[in-house]
Amino acid sequence: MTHITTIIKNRAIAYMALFCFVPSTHAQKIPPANYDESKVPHYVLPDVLTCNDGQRVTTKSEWEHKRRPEILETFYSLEYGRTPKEKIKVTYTLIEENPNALGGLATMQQVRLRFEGNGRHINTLLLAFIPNARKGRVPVMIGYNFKGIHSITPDESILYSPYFASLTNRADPVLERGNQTSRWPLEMIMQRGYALVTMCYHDFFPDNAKGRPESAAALFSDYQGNPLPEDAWQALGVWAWGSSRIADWVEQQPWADKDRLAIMGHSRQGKAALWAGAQDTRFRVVISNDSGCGGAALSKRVYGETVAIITNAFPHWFCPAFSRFAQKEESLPFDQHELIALMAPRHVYVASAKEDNWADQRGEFLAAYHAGPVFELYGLQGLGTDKMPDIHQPIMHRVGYHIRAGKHDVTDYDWKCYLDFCDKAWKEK
Ligand code: GTR
Repeated sequence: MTHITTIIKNRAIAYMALFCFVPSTHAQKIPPANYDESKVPHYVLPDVLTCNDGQRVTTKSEWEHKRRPEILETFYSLEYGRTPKEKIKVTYTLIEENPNALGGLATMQQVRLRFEGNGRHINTLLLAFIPNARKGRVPVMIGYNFKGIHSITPDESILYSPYFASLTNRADPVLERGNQTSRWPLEMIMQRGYALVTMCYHDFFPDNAKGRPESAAALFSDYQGNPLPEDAWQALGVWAWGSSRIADWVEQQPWADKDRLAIMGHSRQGKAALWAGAQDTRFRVVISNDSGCGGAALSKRVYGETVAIITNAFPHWFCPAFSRFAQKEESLPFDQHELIALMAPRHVYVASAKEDNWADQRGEFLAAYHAGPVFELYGLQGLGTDKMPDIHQPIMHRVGYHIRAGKHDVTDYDWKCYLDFCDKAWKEK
């Protein structure tokens, strides 16, 4: 084990040393996104079952004890940064409960989660809908919202998430109640017998380049400001960590079935959901909706959004080491199929939208496909085909995939597929 750790560390150090002498592309001109399939470069994906030392994985035990930890280490050191292990003090306060929400379909709870550490604190606000028609404990969908808990339903009693509460202009359109309802079909979710737990993603890390000192990262005793270490965790890492903290709360609720937890994220939150699921095996189903670059899409295809584009536009999402691969995707020693493979043998679902070329739909599909060998090691079926299905033809094995009509968004169609996939997953154990 020590030997393996040394190899992994040496690799990471070698990559970092290599890139120390390479100027960041941020100062250079960033090529625009390519949307021409014929211009996708020839690329070779790292084999998910071949260890860094060349050993070929043939057993579950080799996967779990050797290859899986080394892939995880690669993502810690080169893409999302290192999640600290320290436990942060948390206090839960029920702010409001309405047993008759959504016309009687659900019980609604608003709960403050206050995190303290390193002489600071942050307050986050969670919103839960629990189906009233339940018999016993229910499965739970956990997912961040982008625009505040007030945005997912017009209910006047819902508070503004902390990030938005400070806005003084009450006429700001972002404060309009229910401005994201189309992405959160609460009635459907309740009628299917699932609880929904959501929080605004800004609560854990305000999504801007100056957000880090205000984020949960600053609560840890080893918090470091600039210059950031190459493997410093940033927003995606903190959002993933935050999902696990939401799961901690969910697990304690008398109505929640902790063996049936699913996480769903859209776009940048699809990236964070995959990263959360890779690290926290309590998420039995992991769902990535239109997550694109740095999420489900293969970086080496250099189609749509690229490493250069994303790390330039969002310098606060990934660890600094990732930006060293800008315009050098061919030298990435990993790719996103390996992230998806980390869910095995649990269930993972990737979804694309027909008009969402920015997220590289084919790259999302192929990453899900190339994760397959790890599921097969468990005697389970991955996607089972390298032929991309037509729109609205979902594939639902241990790995699921669909592409739907329309643009970058979350729709009722997506939710219906996710709930079907979860229903199927709980039966499979
Ligand atoms: C875009 C970004 C994508 C995706 C998206 C979103 O601007 O380039 O990677 O994350 O935002 O989160 O909506």
